[in-house]
Amino acid sequence: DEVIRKAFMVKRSQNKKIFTPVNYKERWFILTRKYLIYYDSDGQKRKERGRIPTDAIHTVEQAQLGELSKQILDGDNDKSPYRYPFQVGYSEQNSDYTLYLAAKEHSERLDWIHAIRTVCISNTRRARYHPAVYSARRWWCCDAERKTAPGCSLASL
Ligand code: 4IP
Ligand code: ZN
Repeated sequence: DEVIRKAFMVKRSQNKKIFTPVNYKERWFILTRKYLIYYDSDGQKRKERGRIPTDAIHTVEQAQLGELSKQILDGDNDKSPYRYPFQVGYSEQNSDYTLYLAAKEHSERLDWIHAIRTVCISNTRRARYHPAVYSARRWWCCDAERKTAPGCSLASL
């Protein structure tokens, strides 16, 4: 499958399991027509950490990650090279997940959003989404307490 985009970005843990930590890891991302895949590094010995089937994606939007600046990414908070978050929402086996990513440049973030949307052109994108994260039993964008609360913001066209 042809590589459409690739780059190092930081990802927030998706916490598919209930008791796993919330953390941020730098990963090597590759977008193909069929998958968004992340590896622990680039090069020959890279190990795959996860993949999202593009046909499962329903949301591709910018994001707000206030907590990102508080996490240690490269030692010094304000100097983190990954300052431009966005999100990829998808559903798999009746569960809904959001992968929060952060790019190094605003233009790079826009390019990724555009590329993923283009690959997902025939998917039904959801009309609403939450810009921020769900953590400590609330959505930090709108204070809704249920994880399944309908999105508080309108998705862009
Ligand atoms: C892990 O934390 C990593 O953040 C994983 O990301 C993440 O999986 C795990 O969450 C989380 O527990 P530790 O490295 O401290 O164990 P990565 O796969 O990039 O290493 P995701 O799903 O985000 O890939 P779970 O609950 O989803 O496994
Ligand atoms: Zn919200």
